[in-house]
Amino acid sequence: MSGLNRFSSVPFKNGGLPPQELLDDLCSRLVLNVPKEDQQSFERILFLVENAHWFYEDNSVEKNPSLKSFTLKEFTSLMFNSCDVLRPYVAHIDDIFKDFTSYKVKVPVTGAIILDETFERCLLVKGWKGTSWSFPRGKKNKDEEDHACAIREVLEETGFDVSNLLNKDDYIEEMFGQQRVRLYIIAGVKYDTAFAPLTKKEISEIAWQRLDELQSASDEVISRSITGLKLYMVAPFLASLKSWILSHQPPAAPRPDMPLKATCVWKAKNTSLGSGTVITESHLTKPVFDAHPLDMGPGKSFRNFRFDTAAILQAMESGISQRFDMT
Ligand code: M7G
Ligand code: MG
Repeated sequence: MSGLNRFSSVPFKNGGLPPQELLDDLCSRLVLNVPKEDQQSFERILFLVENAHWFYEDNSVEKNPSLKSFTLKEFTSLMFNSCDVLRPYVAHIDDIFKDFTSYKVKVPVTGAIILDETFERCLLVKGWKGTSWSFPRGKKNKDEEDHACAIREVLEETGFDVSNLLNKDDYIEEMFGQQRVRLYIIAGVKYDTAFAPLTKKEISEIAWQRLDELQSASDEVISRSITGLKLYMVAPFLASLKSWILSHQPPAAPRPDMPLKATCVWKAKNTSLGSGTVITESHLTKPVFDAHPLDMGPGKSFRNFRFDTAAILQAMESGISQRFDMT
């Protein structure tokens, strides 16, 4: 393995490139430490690359701030150029990436609408990079059941375990283009419950939002609440939620001592620099990807991709997988 000359085709400015050793470690871990079935389509491989990207940004850059931050596209290019088994496909990287982004928006999403004991408030989370608020939710993993995904995503994004509160039949479902979004209604959660995300740099804030403030004229995917909050995939659920609330009795009556405004229950300490944030878990232990092979769009021919086992064995022999501590 030689040095940075291998990146001559990568369009990055000089300086700040991760050391080859680190890239080799990420690559070998990517290639060698995942089940074979997860290496058999570029969609799945790109989910692995995305996970490696998060690991790089959240751990490597955090420990060594002189390392450059990359977009997922840049990082993907870096990985394809530095990973022996991926390098043959570098020429097709634009199509592979385009396929991945269009695939991602078709993966079904589940999550929860968490209501307080008075049914006056619901819990919303704010994304790390964007400025919009949404219900805690996320994409289904491969072979994961809808309710299991909702429990996992709510736990990852809020630290709250809804498994004993979730009723599999109590949900609201909407289609957004080709994406199905199912939100389970988890009603009667104590207002003073402690919430904090388990994943790094995914959620920047968690708040109880008043439902009467979320109503807006539009029920578009992206809307504004009457208080000016930017909402993502919230408004289309509000009419059905209102009907649900009207037909269910809240466990507690409104209390005069509770604030009439939204209340922040958790906030990252430093969202712009991404350091000093409450950090509790590495996402690399988390399984990724959903298996809904959708054979359409550009780059379809790459889906028959298989790893070159000889190259993998060679990489194993060179021992580069042994250097990385997975914990
Ligand atoms: P996702 O897992 O793609 O979406 O995360 P889902 O949970 O709704 O299925 C949504 C976005 O949050 C990503 O595109 C990233 O920008 C960010 N993000 C999510 N996670 C789990 C991480 C993470 O561990 N590290 C970083 N840096 N960003 C993340
Ligand atoms: Mg997710």
